[in-house]
Amino acid sequence: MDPSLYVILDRVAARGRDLEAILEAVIAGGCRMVQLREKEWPSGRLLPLAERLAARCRRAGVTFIVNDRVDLALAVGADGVHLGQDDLPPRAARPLLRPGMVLGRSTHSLAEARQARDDRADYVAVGSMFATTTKPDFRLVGPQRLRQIRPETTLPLIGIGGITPDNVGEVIRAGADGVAVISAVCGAADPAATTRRFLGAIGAARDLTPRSRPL
Ligand code: TZP
Ligand code: MG
Repeated sequence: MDPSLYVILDRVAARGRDLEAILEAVIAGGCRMVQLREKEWPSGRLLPLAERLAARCRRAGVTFIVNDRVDLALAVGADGVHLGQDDLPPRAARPLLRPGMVLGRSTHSLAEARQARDDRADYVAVGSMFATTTKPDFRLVGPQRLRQIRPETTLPLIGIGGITPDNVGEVIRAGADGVAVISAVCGAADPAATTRRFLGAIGAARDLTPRSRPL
């Protein structure tokens, strides 16, 4: 799993653009991990698209994660599932997963991050880093929260919320191993070019970060 740039494919954020075309573009741009996030459609309606995205990711060797829905993740042979604080906790979800599947957890506080670590999540998302219109009830915690959590765990930490190529350096320098991004990529005029811009900025910020730790 390489969460450097973790692109979250969200139909609403894509505003009518085809998620398969966006996936193709971000793969071309060098993204190695994606998530399917669908907050409106029921799973039966989502299944065919999820199957196609999963198959494309498998061919490209890209890690494919399903948001919220353990059953759908299993049904399409996804690499893992991402669970928020209102979803199944890792201790309830893990036994349902196939061996080796990735379990990611959303957190906002030090206490939630410690809990995710103790519950053996495979990565911890921390947000919101900045203001975002994608999640109206976002909780602004800022890059400072990553600084607070970083010494507490060796798990991959992933910043999320309002991240753009211009502010991603701040998130990496605060201790993130990667960033999860929705609107900056799904809403971009050129998702492949935006992916490259993100990866360039992430690489540059890592070069300046006094920490070199393989995941
Ligand atoms: N969780 C915290 S902020 C957020 C989620 C799902 C939204 C991130 O979307 P964007 O468009 O990258 O700000
Ligand atoms: Mg959720």
